[in-house]
Formats: sequence, structure tokens, C-alpha cells
Amino acid sequence: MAKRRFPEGFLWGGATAANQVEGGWDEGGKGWSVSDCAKAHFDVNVLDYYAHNHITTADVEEAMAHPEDLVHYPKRRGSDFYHHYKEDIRLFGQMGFRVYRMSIAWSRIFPNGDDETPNEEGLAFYDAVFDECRKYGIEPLVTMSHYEPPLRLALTYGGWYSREAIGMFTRFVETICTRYKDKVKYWLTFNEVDSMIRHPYTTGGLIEDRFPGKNFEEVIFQAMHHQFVASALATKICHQIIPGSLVGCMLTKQTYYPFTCKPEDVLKAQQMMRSTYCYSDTQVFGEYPAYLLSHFKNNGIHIVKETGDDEIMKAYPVDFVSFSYYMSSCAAHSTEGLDFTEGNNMTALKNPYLLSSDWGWQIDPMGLRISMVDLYDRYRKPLFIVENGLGAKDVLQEDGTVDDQYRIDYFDAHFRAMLDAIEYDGVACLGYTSWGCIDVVSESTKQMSKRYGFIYVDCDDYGKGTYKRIPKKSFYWYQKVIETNGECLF
Ligand code: BGP
Repeated sequence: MAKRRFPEGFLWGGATAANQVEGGWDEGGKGWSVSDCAKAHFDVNVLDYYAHNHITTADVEEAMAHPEDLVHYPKRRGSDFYHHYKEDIRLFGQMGFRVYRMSIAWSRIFPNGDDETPNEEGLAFYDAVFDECRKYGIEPLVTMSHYEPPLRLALTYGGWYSREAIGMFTRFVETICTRYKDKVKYWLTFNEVDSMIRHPYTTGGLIEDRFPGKNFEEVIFQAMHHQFVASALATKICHQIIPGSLVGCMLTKQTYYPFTCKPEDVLKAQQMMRSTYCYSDTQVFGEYPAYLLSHFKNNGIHIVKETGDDEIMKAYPVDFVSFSYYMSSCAAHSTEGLDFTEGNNMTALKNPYLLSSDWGWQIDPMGLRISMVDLYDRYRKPLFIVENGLGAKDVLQEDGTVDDQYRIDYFDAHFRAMLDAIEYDGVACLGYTSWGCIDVVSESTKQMSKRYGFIYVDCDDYGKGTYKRIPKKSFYWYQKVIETNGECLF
């Protein structure tokens, strides 16, 4: 019997985001972004996501008063891709990457967000990055916005709550689409558009204390509305400027299982799934789903729309559905006496059948297959898995190697599940990019020691180290997977 393989042309690769990988935060004319003020709290339990992600005006002011501090603000240094990109992309090429998912830092192109003209040095940097990718036959997949609204947008305008954000963003999109029209075909609008609910500051530039007397959930959904309109306009602009380009939405795929078959638990799981789907439903179908409108109505949430918003959202839906998948959780009507664990900026009900990562995220390869089937059946649009992986504490051994067999085991199980979904369940999937293919600063904890990469970056949580790049054991394993298009897994 012939061995199993992934479909011809399957796009294998890896993913990063500018705010976590680049560094060079004040070089090349880049302005401040919200991520440059995201502080590492070394004294707080890393599992306390609220403490790590709740940011006040005072926090931002403190950050701005210390531009020299790269220890407490690790996203300012990232993995120093800004200076190492040639070496990093060469290593991606060596692994055989066919795609590299990355993001463009908005504040590198428009340092304040509201500038009249773009920063040429920033544009030239991404030209160089894309050219380097081309050298190795790597297709860039570019996220237009990944946790880096310009800080001025947050401080002067109220972040994405302001309608003006749409105009600033579309100017940015027009600029990058025009500049890179011959270099980039695949685009994503907003990374994990739903994450505004979990971390409104990094996703939407929303600082709660700047909205006194307002229902903050309403503020978040208003900002979300502006992102939905901006996303539709970005899709329109991209299609107009780059014929044949493909634009996707990007969702945090949360998959919930009913804790028992009690109808109350099943209903709870359904509700939790809807609280995830409401975002991709809006971006794929081009209108708010009825259940989200009911939520607004029942909770007194009033979204201000302008004439034409509904038509714009309807006219420019996304071409494909991309998502991150790390874990699954359970849902129960009553959680009394049940165990909880941590998750992707959330607390999750523990599933007794699953193991968890060192950070508590429940590892569930079959959940990836279930998620792919759910999404494909719902939308009938091609999928793209743009984040998945295991955050782990890797050890650089004395002989200079990193033996991350646990990561290989994690990927092996997820890749099999992914192929099952494609081959047995008929899911169309364009490709797969593992998260943090080279070690990057963690989004939730700002740690460097929460590593996802095939490539180790010699740097600790405080930024100390040589920043040397060292291929891990998984590097050679992934190289083989790509070379054989998955055949070596079987
Ligand atoms: C996703 C984000 C990424 C990334 C990843 C892993 O939600 O899109 O930016 O960081 O999660 O999360 P963490 O870095 O917290 O481990």
C-alpha cells in the first residue's frame, strides 16, 4: 500500500509576528507600538494572565519613561530578527519552508499611525525580508496587524474604539499592498480578531481606565466593529491592487467538549463554541450572526454603525479561514468541584483524558481534526492552520544541542490528525505554519523561556545571551517531514 502524503503543493512552514520576533523597536524610524509597553512581570505567577495583560495608562506612562529598559519590555528586543533576518530566513530555507507567516509592524511603516506619509526605511526593511524569502522559494503569508497598533492610536484616539482607526489602517493597507504587490500573494487582516475580548490593549489599543463610565464590553465590541469594517475594506483594497491575492481572517480556534452528555453541558459547550465562531461567522458571511445580535440586545450593548458599514462587510468577505489551534477545553453548566487549568489567555475546564503543557495548555491532537472538520463544514472555504505548537522549556546542552523530542512527538500527533481531516474528512487545507518556528518572546507571559521553535535563540527571559541561532533536534525532523511531504510520518 502506498504511504500517506499531504496533498501536492501543501504549504509547509512556520510563523512569527513582528512584535515578538523583530526587536529593533526604535530603529529604522519605527514609532512606539502598544507592544513596546507590554511589561514582563518577573514576580508574578506566569499563569496569572490577567496580571500579565491588564495594562493601565500609568503602566504605559511608566514604560514610556524608560525607553532604555529592554529587560522589563522584552518585545522591544524580540529575538532580534531585525538584525538576523538573513540568517533566520536561510535556516527556514534549509528546513524547506514553502511559506513563512510574518507580520508587518504598522509602526515601522506609519510610526504614529496618523502620519501623512509612510516611513521609507520601514518599507525597505520588508522589501529586503521578502526578497530574502524569494531566494529560497518561500512564499510570504503576511498578517497586516498582529498585536501592534501604533501607541499614538491608543493614547490620542482611544485605540480601535475610534472610527478614525479605520482610515489610518486602510491607508497602511493601501501602502503595503501597493509596495509589495509583486512580492506577497497571501494576506491575513487581523491576528486572532477575537482576542480583543481577552487582551483589549494589545489587540485594540484599548486602555480600560480611559473609558470611565462606559460599559467596557460595549467599548470592545465597538472597536471590534471597526476592525470588521476595516478588515472588509482591507480585503477589497488587496484584491483591487493585487489581482489573484488571497485574504484570510484569523481566528483563535477554541474547541469545547461537553464535560458530560447532560443536555445542560452540551448546551454550554454549544454556547462556548458560538462565542468563538461569532467572529469568523461575521468575517466569512459578511454579517453579524443572529446569536451575537441577541447577545448585544440582551446585554444592552449598542454598536454605532455608519451608513454603508453593513454593505461593506457583506461585499468583501474573506477568501479563506485561517486559525490558531493549541488546545481544547471542556464546558459544563455547573463547574463546582471540577478542576481548572490554564489556556491561551484563558482558564480552561480540565479534561481528564488529556495531558497539559508546562503552562497548563491541554494537548489534544484529535481536537485539531475535530476543529478542522467543524470549520470546513461551517464555512466551506479553504482552511490555513497558521499557528500550532508546543511552548516548552528547552535546554541547551553542554555539547551545544537541544533535544526536544517532546516537540517532535507533539507535532507528529498533530500532523497525523491534520492529514486525517484532509484525507478522511475531505477538508481543504492550504497549508500549515507552526507558531514561533524560531524562538520568540511569549505573547501572554513575555518570557523567552516559553519556547516553540525549531531554532533555539540563545537569550534568556532578561534578554541576556549571545542571540546565536541553534537548530534543535526538531529542526532536522521537520526538514524531513517537508522533504517527504509527510510521508516519513507513516
Ligand atoms: C497566539 C498569538 C501569538 C502567540 C501564541 C502563543 O494567541 O497569536 O502571538 O504568542 O498565541 O502564545 P504565547 O506566546 O502566550 O505562548
